[in-house]
Amino acid sequence: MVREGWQEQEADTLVDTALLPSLWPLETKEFGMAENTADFLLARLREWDIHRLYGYPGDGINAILGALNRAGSDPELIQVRHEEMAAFMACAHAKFTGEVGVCLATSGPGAIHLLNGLYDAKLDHQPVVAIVGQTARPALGGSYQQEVDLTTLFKDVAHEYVEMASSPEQMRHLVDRAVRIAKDQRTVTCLIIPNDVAELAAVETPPRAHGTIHSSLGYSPPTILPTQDDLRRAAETLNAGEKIAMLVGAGALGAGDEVVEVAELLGAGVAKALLGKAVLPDDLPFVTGSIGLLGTKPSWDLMMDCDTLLMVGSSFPYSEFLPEEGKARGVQIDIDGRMLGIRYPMEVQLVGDSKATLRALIPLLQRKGDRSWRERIEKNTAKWWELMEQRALESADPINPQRLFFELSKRLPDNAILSSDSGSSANWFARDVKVRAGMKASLSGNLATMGPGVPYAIAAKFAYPDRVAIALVGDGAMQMNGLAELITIGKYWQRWSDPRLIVLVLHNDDLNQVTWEQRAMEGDPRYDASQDIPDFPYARYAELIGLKGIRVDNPEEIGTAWDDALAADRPCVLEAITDPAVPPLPPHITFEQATHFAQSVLRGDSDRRAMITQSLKQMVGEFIPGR
Ligand SMILES: Cc1ncc(C[n+]2csc(CCOP(=O)(O)OP(=O)(O)O)c2C)c(N)n1
Ligand SMILES: [Mg+2]
Repeated sequence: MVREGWQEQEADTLVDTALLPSLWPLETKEFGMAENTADFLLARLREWDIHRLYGYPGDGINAILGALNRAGSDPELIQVRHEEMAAFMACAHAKFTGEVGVCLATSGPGAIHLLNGLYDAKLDHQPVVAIVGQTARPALGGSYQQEVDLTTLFKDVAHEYVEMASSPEQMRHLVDRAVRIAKDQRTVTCLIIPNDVAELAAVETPPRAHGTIHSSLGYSPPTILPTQDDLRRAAETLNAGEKIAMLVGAGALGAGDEVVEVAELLGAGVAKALLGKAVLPDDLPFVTGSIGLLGTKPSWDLMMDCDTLLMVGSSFPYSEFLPEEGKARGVQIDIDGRMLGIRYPMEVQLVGDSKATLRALIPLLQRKGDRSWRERIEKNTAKWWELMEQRALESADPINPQRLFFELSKRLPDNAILSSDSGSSANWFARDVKVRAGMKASLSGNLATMGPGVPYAIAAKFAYPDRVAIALVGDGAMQMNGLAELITIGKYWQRWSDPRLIVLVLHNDDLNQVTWEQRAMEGDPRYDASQDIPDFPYARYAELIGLKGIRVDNPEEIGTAWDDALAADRPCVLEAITDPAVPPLPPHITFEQATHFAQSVLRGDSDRRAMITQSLKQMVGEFIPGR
């Protein structure tokens, strides 16, 4: 029959449902009695030390939700506003704790909603298990309502392991493998569980018979070390160099002490890829800060002038910010051999755990007697921080966004956890925020998606309820999803022993990062139809839903605003009215970019006067002809 609308479809569904009981095995109807497969799924996750799931309900996972209800709070379900947020939170849980993050969504639309968050995890190499429902087995293949080919849908994002349960006997090994593979491969895995399978009586021990699987719990990560020969080759290269640059990424988190020791021995400067921001504190004089389009000038100089590059745990993508090919000898350390030698032609490529490999390398390194290279880096870096302060204190209309980050840096509480969204905030987060030892900081590094700022901070609060979480987010990202996720904060904040979660909103009525990309990369004027976003009262909205809201439009009040937000007895939205004309400039302006910039002005940019004034203010000393 031809279906004409929702009403009719609903009616159909009702008739179908009435027929269903005859298809269900008897034992599944004994609710609350024997454990069903969904209960066993949760029990097995618990045994894997997984105690929290981020998710959203739907009838494709009703059996699992029933089991969660019976399980009480272990594992607990954290209810989000949108499944993509559940995936972001699972990703952030993995990033901030090093444990596996888990998200749960219903079949069809719920499963589809997870995807962007799962890609964020996949691209940043985080262990995340996605559990999704599926149409009941008797209807599969029947173009049933909400029936989507989920195995195919998840085949890319969870390519290391995506499996659908078709019998209760599978549940034990499906969970064991999904978790173990996520950990071992540092990636996303996916379990698809038809609701009728989840309702069946659990089979904890499959029969001892041909065609069954008897799996086990547990995973201990190995310590991977390169051979002594390779370590020696690496040491020879590093010992021969006179001007050593180090670049550290997320893979070096936890190896900070070793990075410092190596940098001291080699007289090196250390640049940090975005995901490696928390590897080293920014108050070390030889840490040049971030690199790339969102990077610093001392990082640029470090890379351009070095004769040897040591890259540790980073897949930083932009080769043009690394030394020119042939100008420097390269040594790279990565735990994943697939990530070696793809950004710069490396002479020595070591597959190894960053901490253990650096530890093994240290005895082979000779301390460089000539410290002039190191002194130059330190001088450059100190000058850069002065420039950052100068830039932050430049006036703007009304608020120069850099000043918000500059003032925050001075006030960051110990052990704060920071998240940034994609947008201009990522520039200021990368360049202006000085992290200290003990802090954590992350964003969507490789996918660079909008949206993770607020959900990452929420996951940080669940993982560490006693620490302050701060999300740095654009107004576009707030309108995309952050506003809705404030409701989740409203629902849960009273559970957190320290209720402070601050969302800084850069209210510029603009999709600013892209506006500047249109100007600098394309030479196009701002395209108002795509770049203007509607005005919205972010702080007032926060108040409306029971959070604290602070709105600041006077640069002199920024410090007090941060103080108030940090002293609040509840989560707070700090809405700052910022000037979209302040350019999130790359560390140096190339000739081509300068030309494009001029073209965008000539072609009639709607904001040209302010943008020229601000750019000139910010560009002082930055133009490098010919580069
Ligand atoms: C999901 C997604 N859509 C689009 C983009 C492209 N993009 C990157 S930054 C940005 C603008 C962000 O605007 P806003 O959140 O207001 O921050 P601002 O740059 O204005 O501070 C856009 C559209 C993206 N990275 N991710
Ligand atoms: Mg904006």
